[in-house]
Amino acid sequence: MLLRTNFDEAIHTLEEINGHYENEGIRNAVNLILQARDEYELKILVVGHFNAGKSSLINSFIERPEFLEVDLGETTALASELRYSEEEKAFSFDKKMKKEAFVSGRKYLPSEYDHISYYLKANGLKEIEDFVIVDTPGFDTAREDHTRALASYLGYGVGFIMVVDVQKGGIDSQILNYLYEISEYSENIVILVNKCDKRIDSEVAEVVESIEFILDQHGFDYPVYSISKYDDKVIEKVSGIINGIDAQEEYDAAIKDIVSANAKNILEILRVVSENRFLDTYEYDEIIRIQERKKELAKKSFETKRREMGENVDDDVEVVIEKVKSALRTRSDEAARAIENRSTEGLQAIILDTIRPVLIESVKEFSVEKITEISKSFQADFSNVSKEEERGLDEIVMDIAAKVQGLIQSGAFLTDGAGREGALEEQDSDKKKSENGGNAIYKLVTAALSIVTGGTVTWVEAIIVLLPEILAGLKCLFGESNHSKLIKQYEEMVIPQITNSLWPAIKESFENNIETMITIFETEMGNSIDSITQLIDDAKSKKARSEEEYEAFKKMIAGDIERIENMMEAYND
Ligand SMILES: Nc1nc2c(ncn2[C@@H]2O[C@H](COP(=O)(O)OP(=O)(O)OP(=O)(O)O)[C@@H](O)[C@H]2O)c(=O)[nH]1
Ligand SMILES: [Mg+2]
Repeated sequence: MLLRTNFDEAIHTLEEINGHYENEGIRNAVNLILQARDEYELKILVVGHFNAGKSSLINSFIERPEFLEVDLGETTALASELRYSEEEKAFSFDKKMKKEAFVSGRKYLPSEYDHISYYLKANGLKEIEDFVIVDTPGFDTAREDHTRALASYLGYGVGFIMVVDVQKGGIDSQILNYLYEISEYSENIVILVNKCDKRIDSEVAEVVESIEFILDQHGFDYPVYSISKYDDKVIEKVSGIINGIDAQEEYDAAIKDIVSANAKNILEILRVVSENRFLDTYEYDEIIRIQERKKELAKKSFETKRREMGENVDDDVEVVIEKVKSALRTRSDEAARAIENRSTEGLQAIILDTIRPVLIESVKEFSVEKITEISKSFQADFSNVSKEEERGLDEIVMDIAAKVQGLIQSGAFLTDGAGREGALEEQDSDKKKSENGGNAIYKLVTAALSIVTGGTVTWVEAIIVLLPEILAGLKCLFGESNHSKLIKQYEEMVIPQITNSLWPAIKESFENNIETMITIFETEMGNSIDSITQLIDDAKSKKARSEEEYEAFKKMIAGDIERIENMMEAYND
């Protein structure tokens, strides 16, 4: 029995390598090897001129004189494979190698069929269990399809039995040509001189000798035997010839060829696959590049903004002062009456009531204006970024500005009249949080604006502290009954003093306010820069992963190539 496991180590390696890749070429190559390992058969081809007695000889060998068709002229048209089996069966194979159950008595034409395969319980076949004996059509040229059928078998014969009719007296040029051809495929060739019952022994010996002579002339040292289908030693002779072939050696040689040919194919495929696998991190590199630039831009632009914005609030303060002046003037009459009544508290109340709404309104306007200014200035910085930065910093800036302006205009920062900072913080409760999105902007805006609107703010203190002094300066006026003169004095002396004392407080408030607005931007931009950083980190880790994967793949394929190369090297030794 053939041992079919001698190449299992190599085959296992190739199967393992196949598992590394989704590649049809590799898969097919491995399947070819597996199929060969499990199904490869050692075929002994019985060849020769038509009518030489090939089929007759095989019939004798299987002890069934009428099994294969035998006749004068060209008889066998399809190759017949015969192998030993306890259980008898037969199949036909068509030109596409489609297997069907063999139907006895049916005509199988060589134009449609490739061969017939028999499994027979015959003593002769049992003697040569590792081999398949194949009856072939005679190789004469007269019938082309016969010749073709024979030719297609050539490469599969591990051994050839050349049957020669003793009556022909020797071998002709056609047989010689054929010997040249099959000698390319196999070393296992014998000549069987047949129908020896038709000649006396000395004549047979002469024919054998003449054949040996010609073979020798052509450099062939194939053995020549004589036989006849009537020979009672047919089984012994034929099985002796066939068993002279080392089946295991032939099988191993054939499988080795198939394994190394397919391993070579796999190697080629792996080299191509390896060459065509590139590391492509362009996508990640782009994300990293764009986002890094954005981050840099935001940082730089922010630094300059902080410097620029704090300058020149004087004009803004002047506008507010003018508003305060004219507001106070509208209540000069009332104020003068308070003075006449010597009611310092009354006068203070009138002044505070007048100034308070003006300041609140002005600060609101100022803040909205500054936010717009800051965001416009940021946008100008970001507007020259190229298209790839869509949904970029300019949009982030606009978002922040809109949020802050919305909060200011909704008056979210205005709390109860007292508006103390502490109270504001306490009010920043769950309710406020949900109303205002619970974000940091709300806290910052209310803190910024409470400087001007709250009860403890500097400008209020300024007035409360200064008022007695102002009034002291007006002492001479008290008691004067001239009401209109008092109004004039109030407008010309008191109001300017009030506004003069307010000036630095308002200026300081505005500067603080700008500082706070920029801080709001800084905080919010910081958040969006954090998300940019997140994007960059993400892209970086994805890039690293794809680099790792690439390296791992390259390492694996290099390892696989090396394994196959080592395998091939071992085979070539
Ligand atoms: N006397 C005698 N006749 C034989 C012997 N072998 C074959 N014959 C006869 O020779 C003729 C041809 O035999 P086949 O077995 O059909 O020859 P073949 O080589 O198979 O011929 P093709 O199939 O046409 O290639 C038949 O009439 C056989 O009976 C033999 O050993 N002695
Ligand atoms: Mg025949």
